[in-house]
Amino acid sequence: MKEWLKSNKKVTRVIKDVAELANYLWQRGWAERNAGNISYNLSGMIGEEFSQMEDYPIFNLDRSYDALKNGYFFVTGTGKRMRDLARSPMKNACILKLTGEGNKYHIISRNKKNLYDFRPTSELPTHLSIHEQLVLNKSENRAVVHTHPNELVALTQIKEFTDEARINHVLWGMHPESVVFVPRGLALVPYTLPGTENIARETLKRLSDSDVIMWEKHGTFAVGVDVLDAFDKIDILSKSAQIFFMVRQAGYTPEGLSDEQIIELKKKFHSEY
Ligand code: 2HA
Ligand code: ZN
Repeated sequence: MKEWLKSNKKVTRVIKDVAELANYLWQRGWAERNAGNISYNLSGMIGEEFSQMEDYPIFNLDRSYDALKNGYFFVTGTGKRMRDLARSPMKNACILKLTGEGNKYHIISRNKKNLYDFRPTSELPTHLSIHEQLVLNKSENRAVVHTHPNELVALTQIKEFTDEARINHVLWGMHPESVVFVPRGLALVPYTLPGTENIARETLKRLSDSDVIMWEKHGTFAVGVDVLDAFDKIDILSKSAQIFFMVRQAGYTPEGLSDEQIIELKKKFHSEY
């Protein structure tokens, strides 16, 4: 696997990016213990070398992902720490391959001896559902990032901000860049049990009309052309939430940008508005 990876520059680049991101998430305090998970669609970056997988153990998925049949994914492991992933990505993540039926997968990046002590992230249903939708939409986005950004999660602990229009108005109002780079805003998914098909379905419903999806009282999901692009969207909104709390902690009420100023920014930077 080591030799093969060395020869595949594209896959190596993805793994380097994931390790870099894992370090950022840990440094920001968004990745306590095993918090967060990352995936990247590697399909098209791997040739025929893994076409014979009969010898490898096979694992079941809860449902079939028709658009991802025979697809390859780099996926972080369940129970693994971002700070460990930053140092040793291949020990704390895996490359998996979906079967030709799309309802099972092989882990191709681990040898058979150490295969059974490793499983992909508990949020695999959400990650695969998002990748499937991205493929169906012919999107250029291949990366999916889930993390627990403190200030954004904190906002969803305040009843007033579980109103989607309200939370977006506040976030956009804290900094013009958030309007420029996150123009469709945050989609709020009401609290749902993590690691389930149910939360995957609720998340998927909001993929096409938002830039960042917030699981109430839990964390965020974002997609991007690479993992750092996905991270940037969360980071920008997080900055807005930090400014909001900073002003509040100083004893003031943040003024925010006006509706007119927000619309003006959208019109200048996004022709569809
Ligand atoms: O990977 O963040 O949502 C741990 C989690 C589950
Ligand atoms: Zn989580």
